[in-house]
Amino acid sequence: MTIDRRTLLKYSALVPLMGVAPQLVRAASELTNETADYTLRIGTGLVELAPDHIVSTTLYNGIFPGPLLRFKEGQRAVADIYNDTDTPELVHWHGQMIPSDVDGAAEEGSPFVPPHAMRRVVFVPKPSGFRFYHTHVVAGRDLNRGTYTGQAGPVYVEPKNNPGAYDREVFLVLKEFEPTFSRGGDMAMDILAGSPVEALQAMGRAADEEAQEKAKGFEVSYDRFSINGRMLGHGEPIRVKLGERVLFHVLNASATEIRSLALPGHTFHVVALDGNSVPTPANVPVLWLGTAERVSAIVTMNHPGVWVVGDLSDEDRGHGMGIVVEYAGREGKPEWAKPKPFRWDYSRFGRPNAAPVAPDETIEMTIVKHNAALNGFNRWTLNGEAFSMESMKPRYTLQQGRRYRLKLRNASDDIHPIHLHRHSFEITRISGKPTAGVIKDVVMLGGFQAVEVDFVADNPGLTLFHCHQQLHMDFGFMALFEYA
Ligand SMILES: [Cu+2]
Repeated sequence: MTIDRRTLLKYSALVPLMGVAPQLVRAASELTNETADYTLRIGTGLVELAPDHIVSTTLYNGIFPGPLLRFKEGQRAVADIYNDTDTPELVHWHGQMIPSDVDGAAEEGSPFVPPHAMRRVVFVPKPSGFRFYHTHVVAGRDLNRGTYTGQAGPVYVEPKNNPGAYDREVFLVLKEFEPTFSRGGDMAMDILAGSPVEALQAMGRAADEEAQEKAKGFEVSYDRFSINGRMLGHGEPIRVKLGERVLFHVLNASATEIRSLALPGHTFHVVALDGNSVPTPANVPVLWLGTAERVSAIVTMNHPGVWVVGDLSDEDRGHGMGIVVEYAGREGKPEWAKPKPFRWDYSRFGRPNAAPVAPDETIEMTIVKHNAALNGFNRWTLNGEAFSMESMKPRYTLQQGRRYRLKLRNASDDIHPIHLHRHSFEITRISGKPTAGVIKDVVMLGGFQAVEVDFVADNPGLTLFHCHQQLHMDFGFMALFEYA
């Protein structure tokens, strides 16, 4: 058994960020006799990735992934969040349209759950579909904080009417463990549809020339990879029957990585992205998911055998990123076959030949990477400005009811999984072409590419916009929206 020595360092390295008296918080919760519908306990625990690989990290209810929480759309829910750690925590309800004070982001004004205390949150879950919950604290250079830990779990908000054209559901949570800092390699450029924009490449070159540091900043790499907290070959296989239709709900719970998934001999029939039904369900051989993205896809089990459903990267799959699919009556060594190259294109799932609705206002943001500008970490700016955690000043003011277009231009070679809190957006232009009908809360913006997404300002309150790559959001890549 190996227990990460970083855990031992954890408590000495951190200083509580705020000093709310725990007894005051408890007193507030004792005023009501209502019992909670859900209880989450944040605390240190062990994840047995494999019998000889047990890691210690921060978990929800002592397990990874955290428990699947099923909510009913529109039905008020009470959740008690206990923080058994020595540092303040936040639980963010990713993809839900709920008030800022319960959304779980300090930048929006949600209170922390103080160390060794409980905070009750009450909200009406919506919209229906596959969402998730995760910590939203700043990790910075501490790889024992934030989404580098095991604080992630799936949420399913049951729709009022369930269409259910499948035999059963399987939730897959993709997650890496044992992070370390490394000097970055180049991001793969052949994942997403579309080609780089020359003007953005020129801006990227100019930023590189201006940078005092010529080398790129720190990236994070991982030793262990898992699906549902088990390395490939060490968990229970997904046991299926010939002809069965399995609805996979896949969540990329990585702090920093883009993931792929393929099942040899089978295709994924994508029915929803980020929990929202797509206008044109379509078959694809490979799923690509940026950090925090979800894909719901039906696989018809029509190719008997014992298979690996896993990441395309031999290295990541070799270190655990996969799970076995076993047909009834079949046995033997799980087989893997690399699929043909395939580029992920969100517009494939959009309304064909549909033009997006014109926005009331367009907000343009150009993203620049400043190599190793912050003591070896890359600094990220939006239109020349990095988000300040000190001032937390809102950057844009929204008028309720207006439709906004975010025109996002990436002058860096990284893929950015860009997330908007408390709202959903519609992808309106991607890889150079207009599209409509794909509703998401995270979109991958390719290296030196541009993407346009529209959202309606329909949920008043402070709203955070950020790259979901922990290392990017912690070092400048955030902006706060306020309502007028
Ligand atoms: Cu990013």
